[in-house]
Amino acid sequence: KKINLAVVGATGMVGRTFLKVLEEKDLPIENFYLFASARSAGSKLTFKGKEYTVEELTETSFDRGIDIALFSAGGGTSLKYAPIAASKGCVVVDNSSAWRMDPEVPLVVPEVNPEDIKLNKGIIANPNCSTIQAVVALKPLHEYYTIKRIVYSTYQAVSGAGMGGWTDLEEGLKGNPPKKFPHPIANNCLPHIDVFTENGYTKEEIKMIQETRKILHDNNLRITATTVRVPVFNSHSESINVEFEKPFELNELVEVLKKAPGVVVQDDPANNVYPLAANATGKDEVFVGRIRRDESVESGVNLWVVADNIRKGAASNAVQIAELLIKDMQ
Ligand code: A2P
Ligand code: 11C
Repeated sequence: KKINLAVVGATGMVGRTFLKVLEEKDLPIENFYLFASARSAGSKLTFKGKEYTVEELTETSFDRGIDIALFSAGGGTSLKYAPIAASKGCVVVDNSSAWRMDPEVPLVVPEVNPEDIKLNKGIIANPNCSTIQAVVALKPLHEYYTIKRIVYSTYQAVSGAGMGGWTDLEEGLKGNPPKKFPHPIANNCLPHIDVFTENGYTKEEIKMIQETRKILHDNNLRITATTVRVPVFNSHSESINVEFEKPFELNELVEVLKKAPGVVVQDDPANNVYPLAANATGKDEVFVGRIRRDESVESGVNLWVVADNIRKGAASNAVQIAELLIKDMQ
């Protein structure tokens, strides 16, 4: 069966990558629709050699038998339009944070909890980029050794903040002031991603904590996080400290990671081999290295985890979900 597919937010950073990732795949697409705001309605985008006109997203956009819609147009747009799309029989794969913690909405990373897709009632949420790459690496370790506590420290690229973030770094390197971030990002590190909440944590930090628990189906996991924006254009890097309930052998743990779906181990310090943002960009895998025992606790490990935040952290993860939905529709 051929399906009708829509991309909402097609002109954005993630939207354009949806098109690129979809072009690389061979999905059975019958009709293809592109939506954005009124600002870019009428502009043209090329998909598989054919030109498509971007349409303004409205309440009637889904009145034409769209089977699947990939949304990345901000939380406000998703909050309003995802239920409208779902009510018309469309399944929405939503990249915003609007629906992630809704108990009725599955939050899915295909390598980790693909079975949750079946629970959808028309909306499936794509997790935050920094959460996706972390759980791809952590899921197999949780299965083998039972995670007790996680400490996340992130080094996040400006592309995570959309076109505006990218421009701030580009312009900042030329000496121009920032527009998106509250401080210059060039030659700087900002311990501030998304907004601050009452307890002193940022929303990005809270997302990492809550989404990890939801995806790993373990609400009691002890997790803390510090998320930092760094002057890197693309790909997020993360230091992840994990404490386990069970003991482990380091070489066995490395083998578990090597066999894990979506993970590539790059760990040869003697030859300066470890995951790098510059190498992860353009790839869909999650790269793991600097794997070493945390000698300050009974059973713990430190990892360096890097992935393309726009591909695996957003567009590719959503397209993988769409692929599983399509398989189910056949
Ligand atoms: P537009 O180009 O018309 O502004 P980014 O996060 O990279 O800035 O991208 C945001 C994406 O979301 C863009 O495609 C943008 O379209 C789209 N968008 C923003 N607001 C709306 C809206 N109200 N309705 C539909 N699309 C929107
Ligand atoms: C960043 N992680 O790097 C954020 C972007 O909840 O989807 C993604 C925000 C989200 O700024």
